[in-house]
Order: sequence, then C-alpha cells, then structure tokens
Amino acid sequence: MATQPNIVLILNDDMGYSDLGCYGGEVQTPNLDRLAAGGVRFSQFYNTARCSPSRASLLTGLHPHQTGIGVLTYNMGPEGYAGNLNRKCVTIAEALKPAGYRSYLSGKWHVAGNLTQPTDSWPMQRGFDEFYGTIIGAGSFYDPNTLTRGNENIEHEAKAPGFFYTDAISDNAVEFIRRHRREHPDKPFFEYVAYTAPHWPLHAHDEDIAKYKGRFDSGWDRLREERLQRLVASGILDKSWPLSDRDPTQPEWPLAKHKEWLLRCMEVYAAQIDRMDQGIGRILRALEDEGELDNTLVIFLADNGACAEDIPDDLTVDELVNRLMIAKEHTRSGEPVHFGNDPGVMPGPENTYQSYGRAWANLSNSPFRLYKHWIHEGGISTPLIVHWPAGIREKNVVRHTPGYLPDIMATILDVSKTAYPQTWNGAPVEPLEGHSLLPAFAAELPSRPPMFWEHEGNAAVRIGKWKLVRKYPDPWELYDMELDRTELNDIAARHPERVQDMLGQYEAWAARCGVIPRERVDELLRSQNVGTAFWEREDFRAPYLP
Ligand SMILES: [Ca+2]
Repeated sequence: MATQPNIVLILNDDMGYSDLGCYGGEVQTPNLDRLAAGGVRFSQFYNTARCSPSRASLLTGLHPHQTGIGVLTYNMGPEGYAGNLNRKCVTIAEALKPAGYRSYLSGKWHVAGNLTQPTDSWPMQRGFDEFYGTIIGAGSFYDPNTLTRGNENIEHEAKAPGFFYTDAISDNAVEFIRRHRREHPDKPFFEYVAYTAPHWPLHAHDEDIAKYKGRFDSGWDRLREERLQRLVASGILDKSWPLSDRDPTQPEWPLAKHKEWLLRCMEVYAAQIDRMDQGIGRILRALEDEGELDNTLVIFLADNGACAEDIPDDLTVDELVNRLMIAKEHTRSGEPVHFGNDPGVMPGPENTYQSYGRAWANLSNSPFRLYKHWIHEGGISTPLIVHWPAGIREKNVVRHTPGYLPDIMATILDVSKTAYPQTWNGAPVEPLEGHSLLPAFAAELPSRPPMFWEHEGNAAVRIGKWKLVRKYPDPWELYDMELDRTELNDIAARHPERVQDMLGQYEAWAARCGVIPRERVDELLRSQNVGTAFWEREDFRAPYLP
C-alpha cells in the first residue's frame, strides 16, 4: 500500500442479525448493501451483548472487564468494574496517534461514568481530536441529553428546528471528513461513527415510517421464515440449520392483540435503520468527493443483538429523566412526553417514548435464539461488513471465519501498519486480546484462537466449531456450530470431557481478565443503590400478549 488507509468504523445500537437488506432483512439499506456488494460480509462475527461492554472492547481490543467496563457505566468499583475506561487500555484513536492519524468521533460514547463533567474517560482525553455526540447510552432522538462537542455541553443545539440525532451524527461525520481533507491533507484519519439507532425510544420521521407501511403485515412468524430463506439464498447461513422456535413467551402472530400498534412499532424500528443508512450514504459520498473512498477501510457492525427489554410502566418519569438521564420530561415545545408502550399511542413522534418488544426482537435476530444481554447467537451475532477497494480484491463475498470485537483493534493496527503500545502515558497497557482479520479479507482462515465472553453471568467460550455457553443461572450448554448454529441441540451430556476442558479454559480466562461472578456483581449493584436494573425486570408491559 502506497499510503496508509483511512478508517471509518461505523457502529450501530441494538440491531438484530438479520434486519439489514444485505443480511436477509426487510429494511431498505442501499448504502450498506453497496458496501457489501463491493466488499466482504462476515457470517460469524460477534459482539459483547450490551452497549458499554461492546464499545469498551471495540475501542480497546481488550475484554470489557479489563477496561473498567464490566457491566455498564455505573460505578461498581473497584475490580475492573469502575464504569469508566481505565488507564490500562488504549483506544484505537490513541494507538493510531503515533502512526500520524487524526481521529474523529461522531455519536455515542457510553464508556464514562461521569455524564456531565469532562473526565479522563471522555473522548477528547482518550485520543480523539474532535468529538460530537452523547456521553449517555440512550435518549430522545429529537432532544438528546449530554449532547457534547469536544468537552462542552451543547444540548441547546438540539433546539434548532429539524434536529434529529441520527442526522446530526451523519452530518458531523461528513463535516469531519471534509474539514480533514482541507486542513490535514497529508494525514490519514480514523473516524468512529457510533449511531444510537435503532435503540429505543422508537423515534422516526413520518416519510421514513411510510416506506414500511404494509411490509410487516404478514407477521413475525412468516417473516422469520422468509429471513432465513434469504440468508441461506445469499450464502450467509447454511441451509441445514433450522429456524429456532418462536420465543415461547410470545404469541403466534394471529393471536397478538393491538396489531395496528404492533405493526407501527416495527415500521418505526425499520425507519430508524433506514435513516441511518441514508446518513451512511452521505458519508460515502463525502469520501468519494474527496477521492478517499478507495483507500478507506469502512467497517460496519452492531454493538449487540436485538433488544427484548421494554421500558417498564412502573419506572417513574423521575427515574428516567433525572436518575438514568435517558429521557426528557417535555418535548422542545413543552408538551408532556408519553412514556411507555401504550397501544393507544403510536410511536415515532417526539412526545412518545416506546420500544418494539420481544416478539419483534425475535424477528430481528432470526434465525437465532435469545437477545441482547445473552451470549447465545441472538445476543452476540452481528453483521460485519468491510469495504476497502484498495485493499480487498474480491467483491460481494461472504466469509465464514469467526471473529469478535477485540479483533477490530488488531485489524486496524494491521492495515495501518501500527504497533500496539506496551505502555501509554508511562503506565503499562494490557496486551492486545484480538487477532487481525486482515488475512480473512482475502481468504477463509483455517483456524483462529479461542474466543471468550462474559456479561452479567451469561458466558461462552468458542473453540473451533464448539461453543460452550451459559444462560445465567442455568447449566452450561454445548453446541456444534457447524451442525447447529441456531443452538437447538445441547450436546453437553454427550461430551463431558470436552465440557470440562472448555470450562477450564473459560475459568482461566475469566480469572486472568478479572471477571467478577454474577452473585458478587449483584451485591455491588445493591451497595451502589442502583436498584434492580430495569432492563432485567420481568414485570415490563407487553400489551400485545393475548
Ligand atoms: Ca446497544
């Protein structure tokens, strides 16, 4: 390569494996589809099951527990769960600095405990030259909390007519590219674009929602089958893997109540992704206009599987607005915001705050089981699209080599020919956990090192075709991923020695990386007065259940 490539790393939030057009879904994503057609799609790429841990791992090439982000950004101190990106890790932006890169972030941060005062864990103190976005993990798309430029709160900018966070993320990403070319024409750049779509609340524009009117009318059962058929037809999934059953807590489509409202929820969810794709189109155009598209490695992925966690009815507005800071009590024009999944209120506008529910999340993760928060395939499987005309010869290929988030740092260092640092600011840094996927851009890899996950007691180890996985507090399950990617036949009882061996490797990893047992995490949560995490409560409202 004559010159170092630019890198544009695009992450989105709470999206299922099969929502995108180029991964079998109904959502119209022509710009991501274009990247897929000109690059490589990975069929077995994995994230870390929830927002903050995934972002911590993606940004550092480590496991989340090593970075201070064991669960989320609550302080559950001290042993690696401080809720702040610590000093034993470097971000991609920091690691690329010695190689001459400038770094930009447009979008969500969510790896800092302090949401209102700049700290050493905020983006500008973690290697980024420019930052536009939010520190918090979720919020209104019309009026987000913690909107920040550099280290300054700019929430007032969201009061401008027509403001919409997804568009603002896209526009700032475009502006960073254009200004970089004017002001630093000789330097390569790293841009991290972290969308919050399609995380709840279900906020979208009428014109985008209208595109999906009728598209989901056949219901989740039929659509789950259609998605699997398209995934098989496009060579992403093997035809021998059956569809998992519908989530047993959810009704078959004909029995679901409030269908008009239900359909609207899925239409808004699709519109959220659609709007993101439109913005990605503008980013790609900016790269083309500046003559940079060929030598830019564009990477797209999601931070966790689709989300079955609703916003519970009994969470007070005070908790949402003041303690969690993920909502505002009134719209910008002073109307009250109607919180919760009331089927009498259609989601989309600024005065609503809703989620699409478990049955649609089940569709989003087709054909897999479970959701965000679990380490089964529905929780951690993500599309991964890589596009780099100057560096990838093949077009429109699907690669089945497995990979996971720590590999992204390793890959970016590899393509930019940059060494991972042993120290940063005079202190030692944890050794890199990921392995470069650059060789997999050209061909399937014969093998890869083991992969490990842990999130709130849910855990897994993947060695070759074997996956040992636990849904806390249930026993460990064993799956042969070549025969059974949808995890339908637990064969742990038939392979006791393999289970013991994999468990031993898992426990050695967990001890090395500072994983705290779930029981202890619960104690810490209670001692920090965080209360029962609302995303785990079973009492949320699902008004469509028969
Ligand atoms: Ca997320």
